[in-house]
Amino acid sequence: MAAAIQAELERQRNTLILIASENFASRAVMEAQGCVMTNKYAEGYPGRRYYRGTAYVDVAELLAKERCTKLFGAEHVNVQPHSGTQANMAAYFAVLKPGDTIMGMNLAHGGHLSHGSPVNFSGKMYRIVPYNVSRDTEMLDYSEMLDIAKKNKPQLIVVGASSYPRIINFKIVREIADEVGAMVMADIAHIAGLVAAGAHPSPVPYSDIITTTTHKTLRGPRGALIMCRQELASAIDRSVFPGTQGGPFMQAIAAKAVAFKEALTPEFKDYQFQIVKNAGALADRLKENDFDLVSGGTDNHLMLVKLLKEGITGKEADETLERANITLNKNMIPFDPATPFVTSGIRIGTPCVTTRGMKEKEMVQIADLITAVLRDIKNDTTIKFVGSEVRDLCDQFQLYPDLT
Ligand code: DSN
Repeated sequence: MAAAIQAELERQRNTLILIASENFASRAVMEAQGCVMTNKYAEGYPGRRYYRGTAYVDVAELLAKERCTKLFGAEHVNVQPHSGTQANMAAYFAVLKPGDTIMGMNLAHGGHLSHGSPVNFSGKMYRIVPYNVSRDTEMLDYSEMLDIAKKNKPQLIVVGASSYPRIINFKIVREIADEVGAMVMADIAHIAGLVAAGAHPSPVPYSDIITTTTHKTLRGPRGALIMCRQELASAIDRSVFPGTQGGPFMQAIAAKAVAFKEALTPEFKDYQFQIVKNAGALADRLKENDFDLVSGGTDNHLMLVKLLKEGITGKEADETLERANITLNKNMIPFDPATPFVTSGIRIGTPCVTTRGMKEKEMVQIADLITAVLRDIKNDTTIKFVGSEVRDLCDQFQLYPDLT
């Protein structure tokens, strides 16, 4: 096991990781995740636990809640959800009954499994009405959303995405929901760091519930949280525990508290804006190199490259790029003719490379390295050459230099 962990550290150090949902947590966050709080059972909430000996884990949870409330300006926060999908499940259970109608973004257009995919609990328990991006602009079509909402009268509109490169207009979604008497749940897992820093508009004033993971742009430990309006606080808390979870992961909650403190600093704000600038620079260079991007570009931390014109699949692209030490993922593009296992696109995100300290100049270089591989996908010499250029670039931006 020690050898596998060491090898994973070397893999993270020596590859360019462009998976939009990944990041490198700070040493402090990782230390908190590995701390003695992992040993403690603490069902319940601070001051109201079902076990004794919880004085110090209570400190951790209260700090996490207080810092998160300050970071996002939310009325109520629950920091116990183990993962994004569990946070979404707890949120649905708090406000819906089985069979109720959820309107969520189509997974094939950028949504998430837990927003109503038929293979997920959400698609099995609720009546799902998906909304899409427009065929012309490949951006959310708010007037179509309104039509769908009027026709289907959802109890809940879920807004948020795992592969959507544009700003989401939470205010318009609130207006649509108000027209049909629906609640709004924003799942900001991908953009939470951007929202915390003001690099993406906040859904807080416009949403009844907000869920997010903590390990993506937010750069915290693997985990999640739920924010909501005060009147939903006890329904959300009961839905997390005892509704859908048992003992909270106190070591993860401690690490969330550390991450929120980091996210409250001016450096974190600069970092989030740099993620967005880097994505813009990478997207611009890929376009100069004649690639088509979904929606023509990006406003956030990610972009989707369409590979239909190139006649290569997302699967071929991500497999070949991995051989050149570039790790990203194949991804469905809107109206994709291919299956989810093959796909016609790739998703590229800049959080990890920005954490390493790379800026616009390196993004241009990365775009050119990706281009070199994709334009010569069968050529082992090119793949090897790009692989060694990537190693050089990684050496200039060291990751966890004092970890051995
Ligand atoms: N698996 C995540 C992503 O890559 O976007 C979503 O949960």
